[in-house]
Amino acid sequence: MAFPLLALVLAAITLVSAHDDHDHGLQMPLDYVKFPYQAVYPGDDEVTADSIFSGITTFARLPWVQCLGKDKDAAFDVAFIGAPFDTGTSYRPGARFGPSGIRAGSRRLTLYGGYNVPLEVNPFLSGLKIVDCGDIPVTPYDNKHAIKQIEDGHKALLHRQTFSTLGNDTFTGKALKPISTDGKNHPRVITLGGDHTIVLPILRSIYTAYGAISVIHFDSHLDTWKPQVFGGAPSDQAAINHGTYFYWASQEGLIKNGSSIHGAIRTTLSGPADYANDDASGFQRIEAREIDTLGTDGIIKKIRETVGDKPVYLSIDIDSIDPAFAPATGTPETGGWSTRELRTILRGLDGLHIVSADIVEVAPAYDTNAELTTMAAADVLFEVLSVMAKTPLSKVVD
Ligand SMILES: [Mn+2]
Repeated sequence: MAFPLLALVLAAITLVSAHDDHDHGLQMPLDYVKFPYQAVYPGDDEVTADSIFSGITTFARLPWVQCLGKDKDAAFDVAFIGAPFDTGTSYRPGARFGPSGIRAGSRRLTLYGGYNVPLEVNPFLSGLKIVDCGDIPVTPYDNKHAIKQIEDGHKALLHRQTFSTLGNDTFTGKALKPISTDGKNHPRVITLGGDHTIVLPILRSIYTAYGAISVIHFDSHLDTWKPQVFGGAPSDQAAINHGTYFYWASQEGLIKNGSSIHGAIRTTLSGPADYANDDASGFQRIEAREIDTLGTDGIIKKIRETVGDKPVYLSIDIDSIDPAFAPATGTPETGGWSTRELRTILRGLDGLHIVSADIVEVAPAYDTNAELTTMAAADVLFEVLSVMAKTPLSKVVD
């Protein structure tokens, strides 16, 4: 009995070494990296190695593609990208850790597969190629340089080839055309901030594909302040910060005047002139407290009437949510919306042409041990991604 057993062992050793000699380059570490990214749990016979609490963390366990590095030719339809910049903030710093925090808060998004019940879509199985591109390299030593890095990084992704073609309209059978001003079909970029300053370079990037854009902006603050009012502008660089970037975007003609809107506003002001200045920057306003009178339905209606069917850029400051639900942020304001209310309002944007989006001002160091804020940020983006997956960036041309 002993001899055949030894032979068997020797045969096994031979097989292993043959595998090492010839297939080493193809070997996956521990054989647990399985793409597509979709978690195999539940129902698979291997549940731990690919479970939501192990492995390297990307947004919603999406595949990591080095879009700004060795994979610079990779095509995709939606890219998540971090912009770890927080040297434009006025109160609590720490949003440079936002991208990694939001990724940690997103780990459980695909536990049950990712089907969005109210929107009746699974964005992860919608046929779109959705990837996590990691972070744009951003210097913490020079804001001017960092802002340029963010613009260049965003632009590099926005002008990448899309993985999916637009195809034909389901009802008419006619070919769909892109809604961009340059006539090309662009992928969508979802940026993980970073403090809100990052939206100035992002809008500069968006302009190159869509021209002046309608903005839906959820925030407790206006962020259209003149530099002399917000920060005092002791230098040109200090004049660009997380309270003034929309002022500059408006000055540069990046925002479509009259079809842009803020939601969840509740900040104190330097005086009523701040609202006059905000009007001049092209924004309508929905105050946070209006949820008590208009309800979520009324707020959704007001937003949709403002932006119409125009291409939209969506910017979400986590401080639009009440600090009871999302405490980990740079400039918290009480009296905000609940996570549930913001998610309902975002689902109400179903059908709009959201060309790209961000979530900003997540500063994980101030979070609870239960990761309330990073979880809220991730879940909010799940709604945004679901809305995007349902509506291609296209129009029917007769
Ligand atoms: Mn803001």
